[in-house]
Amino acid sequence: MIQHSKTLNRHLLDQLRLTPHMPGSLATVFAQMTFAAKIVAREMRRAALVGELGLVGQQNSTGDDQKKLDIFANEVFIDAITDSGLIAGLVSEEMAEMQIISDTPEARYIVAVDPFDGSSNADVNGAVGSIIGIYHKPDGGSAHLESDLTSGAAPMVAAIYVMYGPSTVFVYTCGAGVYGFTLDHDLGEFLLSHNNIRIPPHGHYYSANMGYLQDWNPKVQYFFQKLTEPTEQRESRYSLRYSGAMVADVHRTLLEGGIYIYPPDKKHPKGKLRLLYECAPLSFIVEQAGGLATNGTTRISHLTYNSIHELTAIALGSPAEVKLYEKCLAE
Ligand code: P6P
Repeated sequence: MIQHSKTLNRHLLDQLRLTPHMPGSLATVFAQMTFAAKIVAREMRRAALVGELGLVGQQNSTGDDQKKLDIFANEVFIDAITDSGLIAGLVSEEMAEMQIISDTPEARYIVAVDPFDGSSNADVNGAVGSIIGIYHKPDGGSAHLESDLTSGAAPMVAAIYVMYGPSTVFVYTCGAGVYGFTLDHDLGEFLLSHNNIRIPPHGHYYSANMGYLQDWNPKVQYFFQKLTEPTEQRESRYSLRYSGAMVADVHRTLLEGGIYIYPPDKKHPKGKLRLLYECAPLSFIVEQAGGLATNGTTRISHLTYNSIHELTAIALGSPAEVKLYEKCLAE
């Protein structure tokens, strides 16, 4: 019998049946996210042919230069969620303010998205991604959505990342394990390709922008010195892999082990990466796969927010390397 891989939608419905606390309406939100991912993947494939590469000449709310594809991907996610009636609010890296989408009782979710992560890679055909956190709005109206999010009153119920690389991979967790799906372009379906992902207890890769080494805290520098100490067995040495797209670096870390780190530096004293729609969703996924995620002293999942674009330092990956990092920072 031909082995038909399980579609994302079928898998999610099975998951939701197995996790009674998860509302079934989440499947509809996921359907919108997968549709948006397919549209962005298609645009990525043809961007160079239709003049969609390059900058738009403005910056987003946290100072990143915006690419045409940043704007395109943001509009795709706005369109994908707007008409479902299930989304109360949308936070995006590309928009300074939260967008109130719907105030009906059915609108129980807040979506926080980095629509096009790593866009500096787009013009050189490098890997890029989308990162999505889905938060469950507490009862009551939508007048206080932002404080619901930043106070933790709206817990994250699902996290997704999509990696637009040689293949388009959709990885999610709803708190009951981590599952990866690869887009079959002929079918137009995401099919199960990475069942119940578990991060290796330790790895051989580290992922950080070593160009900032001189700007880092001496204890962070010491960690990298410890990690890269020569050992007799060459195969136990660590190798640097850093793509400039967090989704791609975290995907490799998730599958092969190791650590991704973006420490504070002189230009980013609170760290560069955004908590709500980059670090929190990716940390949820890594921890669900058996890994750890910290800002160096505190679990990412325990951090509080003061704003929807809150920045944080981050180190996430295999327990062995993350624990070594925290140990070096504590000494
Ligand atoms: P740097 C992309 O802009 C991003 O938010 C992450 O995807 C990536 O890991 C990081 O910033 C790259 O930052 O300073 O190394 O270029």
